[in-house]
Amino acid sequence: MAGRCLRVALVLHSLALASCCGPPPPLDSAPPAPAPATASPAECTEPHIKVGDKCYAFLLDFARTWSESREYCQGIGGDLAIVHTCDEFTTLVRNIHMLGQEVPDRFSYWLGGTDLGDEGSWTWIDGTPMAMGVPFWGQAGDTFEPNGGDAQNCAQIYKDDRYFIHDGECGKHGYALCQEGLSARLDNRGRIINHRD
Ligand SMILES: [Ca+2]
Repeated sequence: MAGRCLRVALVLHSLALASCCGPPPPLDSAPPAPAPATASPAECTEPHIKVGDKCYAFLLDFARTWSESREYCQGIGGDLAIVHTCDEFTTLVRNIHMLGQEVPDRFSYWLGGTDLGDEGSWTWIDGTPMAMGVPFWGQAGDTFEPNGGDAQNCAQIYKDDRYFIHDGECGKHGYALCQEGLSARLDNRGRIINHRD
């Protein structure tokens, strides 16, 4: 029964994504397609590449903690990526497949979202609230994400759940998914940064 419920939930999850943003991303087993014309490095600063109307860097060379990933992204002119809309999310996940940027192991990509500042209140690092539920967040078994409570406070797109968002332990390693030009309002503890000129 649990297996059937899970299958139904997964179908509903995919349908929700499809109804919001078009077809769901391909399954992990799908062969990567050739790089599309949307890859326009000339419009972005390396190692960022153009995806949709934004510049992202998929840093698969080295796995880092969430804070280390932020610092690395900041060092190349941005911060961990944020996803405000369903279209952005779909475009990003599709291009992970299409550009051959699949994570090669069981790590995930870190995103710039956290509930470190206020447990259970998920916020993008630009200070905006993260949308909850489908189509952004995934599932672990019969449980909907985020489900890690105090132990898991950093957002990642989880390869084994078709790159839907999961909460993860900030101190564990993952790959940085950077977005060029982001100006963060949250520090590495999830607190609002006081900018003073
Ligand atoms: Ca948490």
